[in-house]
Amino acid sequence: MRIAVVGATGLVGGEMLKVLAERQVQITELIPVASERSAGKKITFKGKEYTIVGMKAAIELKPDIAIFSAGGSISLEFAPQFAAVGTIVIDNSSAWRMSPEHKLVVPEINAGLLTKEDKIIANPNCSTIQMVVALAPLHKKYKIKRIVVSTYQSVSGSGIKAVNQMEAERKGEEAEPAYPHAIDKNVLPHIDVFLDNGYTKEEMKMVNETKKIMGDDNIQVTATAVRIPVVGGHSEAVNVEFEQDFDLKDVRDLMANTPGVVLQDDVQNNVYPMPLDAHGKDEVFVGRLRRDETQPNTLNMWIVADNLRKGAATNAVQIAEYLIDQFWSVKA
Ligand code: 2RA
Repeated sequence: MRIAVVGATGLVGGEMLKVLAERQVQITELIPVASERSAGKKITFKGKEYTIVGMKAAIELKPDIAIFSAGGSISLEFAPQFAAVGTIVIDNSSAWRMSPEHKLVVPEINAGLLTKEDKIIANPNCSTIQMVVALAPLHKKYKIKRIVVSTYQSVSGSGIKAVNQMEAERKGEEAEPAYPHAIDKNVLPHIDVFLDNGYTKEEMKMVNETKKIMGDDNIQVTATAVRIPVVGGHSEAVNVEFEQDFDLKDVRDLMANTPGVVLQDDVQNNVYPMPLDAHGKDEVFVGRLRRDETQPNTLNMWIVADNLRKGAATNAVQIAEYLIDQFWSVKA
């Protein structure tokens, strides 16, 4: 497979290269792509040196798959150009996520929607991915009516500038501000821009993407997305109301047996998911399962995942693996 990684010098792009190597995806040629400013620089992938190329050169190389993490405007401009030469694009930006012509995929949930005709495939937002991986099996069994979610999101979700700001603040040094307020020793109820309805784009991504991935517009979602000074992963406090009642033991068993989910729920021994533990891993970690005693058919849960991995790079690579397995592998 000739695979391009577009945005190879970014935080997520770097994670994509790491995940592609770790999961030993069948790559005959790697094409690292970045801005013209970075073209010509070298990267090392699986012990071999590669030269970063610009977008035009990458398109001319006609990769089989191009995994993008380069922002929405770059994707809107260049994803169609890659698709026009036969490349399948898996895009981590929000550009195509809510487009009715494009699929929004979490492989464990809806990879079956993909066909050979899909040339631009959207990777969901990190805070959405980890939530739906845990909730999809519960929706299937108990039918979700409403989700109230509060997130506690890693600074790495905002990019290297914000991580640098936090680390500089921690050392009492000056840094170029990525945020209008201090990040360290603070929490910021502000991720992405505010919209006319008073919610942020991040919060509305969770509302809209959840419906599309779960294939059910009746699911009501309300979200509060908060930035906190950690780097290992996003955490989410989720209150979910179902149409039907549930047995807590059945919920625990279901979580413990859901692909991609790890149940960490033994509060008597201080066992619960934390970003420090989730960092560098590909699973979604679920804990603090307990019935909401204030209303029927309602469950509280705590969901943690590495936002750069399952929240971005790993989910995108898993889509690529699915495509390779379904549409490229020579069936025995
Ligand atoms: C964030 N989910 O955490 C957004 C985009 N990565 O900033």
